[in-house]
Amino acid sequence: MLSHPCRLSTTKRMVALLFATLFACSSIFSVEAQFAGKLIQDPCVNKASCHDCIQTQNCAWCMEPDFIDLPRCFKNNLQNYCKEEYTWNPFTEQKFTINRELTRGGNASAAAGYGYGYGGSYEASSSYSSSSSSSSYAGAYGSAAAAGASASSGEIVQISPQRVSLKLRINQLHSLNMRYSQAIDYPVDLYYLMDLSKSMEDDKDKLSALGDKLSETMRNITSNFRLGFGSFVDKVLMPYVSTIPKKLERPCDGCEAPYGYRNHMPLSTNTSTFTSEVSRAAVSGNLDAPEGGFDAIMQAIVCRQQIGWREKARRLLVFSTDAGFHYAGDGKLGGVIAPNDGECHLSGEGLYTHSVIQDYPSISQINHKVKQNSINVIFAVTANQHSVYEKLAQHIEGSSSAVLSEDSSNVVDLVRSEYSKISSAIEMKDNATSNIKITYHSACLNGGPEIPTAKCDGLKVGDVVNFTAQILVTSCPTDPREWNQVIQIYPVGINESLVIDLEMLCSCPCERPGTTGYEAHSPKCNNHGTLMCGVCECDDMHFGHNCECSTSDVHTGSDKDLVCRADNTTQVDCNNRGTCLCGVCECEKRSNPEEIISGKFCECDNFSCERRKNVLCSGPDHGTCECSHCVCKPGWTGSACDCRESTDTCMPPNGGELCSGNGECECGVCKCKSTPEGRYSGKVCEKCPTCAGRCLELKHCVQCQMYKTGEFKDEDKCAANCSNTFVPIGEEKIVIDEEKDELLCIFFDEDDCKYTFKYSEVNGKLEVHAQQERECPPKVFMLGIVLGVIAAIVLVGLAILLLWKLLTTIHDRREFARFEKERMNAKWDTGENPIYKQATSTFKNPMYAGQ
Ligand SMILES: *[C@@H]1O[C@H](CO)[C@@H](O)[C@H](O)[C@H]1NC(C)=O
Ligand SMILES: *[C@@H]1O[C@H](CO)[C@@H](O)[C@H](O)[C@H]1NC(C)=O
Ligand SMILES: *[C@@H]1O[C@H](CO)[C@@H](O)[C@H](O)[C@H]1NC(C)=O
Ligand SMILES: *[C@@H]1O[C@H](CO)[C@@H](O)[C@H](O)[C@H]1NC(C)=O
Ligand SMILES: *[C@@H]1O[C@H](CO)[C@@H](O)[C@H](O)[C@H]1NC(C)=O
Ligand SMILES: *[C@@H]1O[C@H](CO)[C@@H](O)[C@H](O)[C@H]1NC(C)=O
Ligand SMILES: *[C@@H]1O[C@H](CO)[C@@H](O)[C@H](O)[C@H]1NC(C)=O
Ligand SMILES: *[C@@H]1O[C@H](CO)[C@@H](O)[C@H](O)[C@H]1NC(C)=O
Ligand SMILES: CC(=O)N[C@H]1CO[C@H](CO)[C@@H](O)[C@@H]1O
Repeated sequence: MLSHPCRLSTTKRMVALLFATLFACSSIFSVEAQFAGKLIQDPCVNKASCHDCIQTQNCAWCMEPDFIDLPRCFKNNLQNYCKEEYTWNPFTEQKFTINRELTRGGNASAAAGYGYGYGGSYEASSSYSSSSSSSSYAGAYGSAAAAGASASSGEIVQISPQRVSLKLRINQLHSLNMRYSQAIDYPVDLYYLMDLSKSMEDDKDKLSALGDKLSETMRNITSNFRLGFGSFVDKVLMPYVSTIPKKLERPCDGCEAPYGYRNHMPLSTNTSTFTSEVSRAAVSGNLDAPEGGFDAIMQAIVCRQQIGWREKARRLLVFSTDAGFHYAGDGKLGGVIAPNDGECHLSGEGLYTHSVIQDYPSISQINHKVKQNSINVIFAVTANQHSVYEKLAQHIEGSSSAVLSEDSSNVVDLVRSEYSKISSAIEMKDNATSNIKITYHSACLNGGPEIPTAKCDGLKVGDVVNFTAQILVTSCPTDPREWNQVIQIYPVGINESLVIDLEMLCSCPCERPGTTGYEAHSPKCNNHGTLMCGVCECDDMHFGHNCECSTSDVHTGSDKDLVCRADNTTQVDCNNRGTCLCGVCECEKRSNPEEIISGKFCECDNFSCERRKNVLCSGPDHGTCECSHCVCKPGWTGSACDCRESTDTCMPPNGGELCSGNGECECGVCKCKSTPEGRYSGKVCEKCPTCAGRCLELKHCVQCQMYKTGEFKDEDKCAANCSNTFVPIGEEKIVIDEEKDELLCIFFDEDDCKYTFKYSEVNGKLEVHAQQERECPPKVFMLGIVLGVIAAIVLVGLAILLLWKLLTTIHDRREFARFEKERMNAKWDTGENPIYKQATSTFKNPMYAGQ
């Protein structure tokens, strides 16, 4: 009983239960056997060290001291492979360190009662002091700071759990459930940051008039509301503002001196102060169109103490302007080149001191600070600027933009609607590094199945949303210090988070000194190495399973680099399928004991031979696999021993050559050849539809027997050569019958007559059908053509002669007629010869007047 591998921890159980266990055990073994028969190489067996092993999914390590011949890394569903006390197979472990319930209903002061015994670490809540009503700045800051500190005790819990410690194995997905709910009466801090250039004068008046309404509206949303006010113009430098001394004092009518940013009123519950502060603030003037709003946003965010942001509150920063903004780099125009350092620089007066020392911040700097401080920026801008700020809002987490009317009369509605937009949506973010992947799933309020999303909309106060964060460690960081990480999952814009203390299970305890399983200079390692988790880690001078090989021994050989390689063409030892131990290859073991790697250089195996129908060498009846090649049993051949050696199937049924002499017998099947005449086909290559065949051979006998023409025209020859072979059967017209394997022959004889015949072999006897009559072209009368041509030539010649005669006659007549005419006009005597020229000549002087 004791040695039974599936022994239950207690023997007190009933016999029936024992039977059930036995049954379960036997089924496990059969599964195991099946598994061994499969060829899928399991990823565990090749892992040589404990940490490699447990970084592989579903693998476990066996650190049993005397565990020879079997891979120490094994699939963790194998039972009884390794004794339990020696098995290292860590599982994902999740523990809630802080898990307070979500605050449901109640208000801040009531929630203070939610101590739950964690109380020690939290201050008790105190009511928010209203002493910040003091009009002196110093006093206001002091009290605001005090209020901020006391607000940290806010026991309101909007995300649960709050802290989880997690041990995770690599590539194992872990789902962490968390819940979010927007608490009733959650504190809201609203800081109104206003552009106080001249064009905003009417807005300022309106805002001051609407101050009470604004706070009343917000109080309707939460009783725990605080309001603050700040303003900005621009850097007091050319070209942002005019630096002419007179203009510096009074840039415009009814204006005050310009300034960068001023905090008029820290966040306070006394909203009547807001109205008075806004109306007291004076407008100023500047030159260029864009304003220095970024400086102001940066200060309003980072000066937590001075502004009085509470730690646990929804923080809204309303930024109202009617102009564009300067950003990083614009400071160069005024000669300011030092970059913005993102620190708070406010004087006791609440004035930004580094306005002319530091450049404007960049958008990403602002985004970074906004994220760090969980602030929701609302850009309340006039319609002409809205498109610009809308784009800006996309680059700043948790921000939005809305259109402000020209005189800010819609500011209350704007703030209310933006607030409800912000508070009705929730988006989860985290700061996980690249080797940790967190994906969020939630059904939001739909109640259906969870879908991958980090964002839910349309939430109302008190709605609980469940999120599932799926955490996956994709790889172990190379630096062991990064194996423990703190990750924060937070809802955008809320200073509450779920902190995960993540420990990646990247190594085994037995690999660390001081644990069982770790033994430096172990005798098991011949005192030349450290025994870790059952395997030896040898020092530099030794190697081998038990550090039994010394590097000095092996390196004395002449071919020291070749000892584990077949030749110098390869760079890997033992063909990469084994380890080189003291100059001898020790080949890898496979998870399937049937599969053996062998050979001096592990170059052979008995499982990677060619397969037929997934059977190695077509099965043991046909051949065996030896050194990656099939060795066939007698009677079998082929690369996978899948061919019979006998060639009976290639013989034509009526006898004759193998494959009719027109092909080769391969693996019992004829491979027919192609000749210039045509391609052979058929089971034994007996067919050749495109070959000329016996047409030429038969043609003479057909000619002489049918038409008494051709080479054997003489009766004797014909009889001698043809009579005993075949007698053609005359037919009106030759038609091929496809079914009978008939072949058609067409020739032209010496008389240019076409004759057609067909032949077929019926039971080895030649049968020839020939056309009764040749098809001769009609005869032509050659002499007629010749005579005709001659006659035509003569006729044409005659015609040309006649024409010539006609033309000359006409010409002569004409000449004669002209001669006659000239003779009539002649001045000379008819008796005179017209051609005769007198020997004397007469000259006439044309200049001579001729009196
Ligand atoms: C809020 O707190 C006050 C006392 O501090 C209590 O009277 C009131 O009932 C609480 N509101 C809710 C909704 O619990
Ligand atoms: C605040 O709520 C009360 C009652 O619900 C309502 O009468 C009042 O008009 C609200 N005030 C504002 C500014 O919305
Ligand atoms: C609010 O501030 C005004 C002056 O700005 C002051 O008169 C009033 O007492 C303060 N209210 C409270 C409740 O502190
Ligand atoms: C967020 O709250 C924690 C206390 O829970 C506080 O230490 C931290 O300063 C707060 N962060 C901000 C930006 O206010
Ligand atoms: C959220 O999960 C809790 C259990 O953890 C369950 O009772 C509740 O119905 C879930 N809520 C939603 C909206 O799915
Ligand atoms: C994530 O944020 C938390 C809290 O700010 C911090 O402690 C932690 O180091 C951050 N983790 C990473 C990986 O940056
Ligand atoms: C391998 O060895 C042969 C003969 O020993 C030598 O000619 C050849 O250059 C070597 N090749 C390399 C790559 O070392
Ligand atoms: C491989 O060789 C071993 C030992 O010779 C033998 O037991 C095993 O059956 C062989 N495997 C195969 C697939 O032939
Ligand atoms: C081509 C051929 O076989 N020709 C023979 C036909 O018969 C005469 C007479 O027997 C032979 O002399 C030819 O050789």
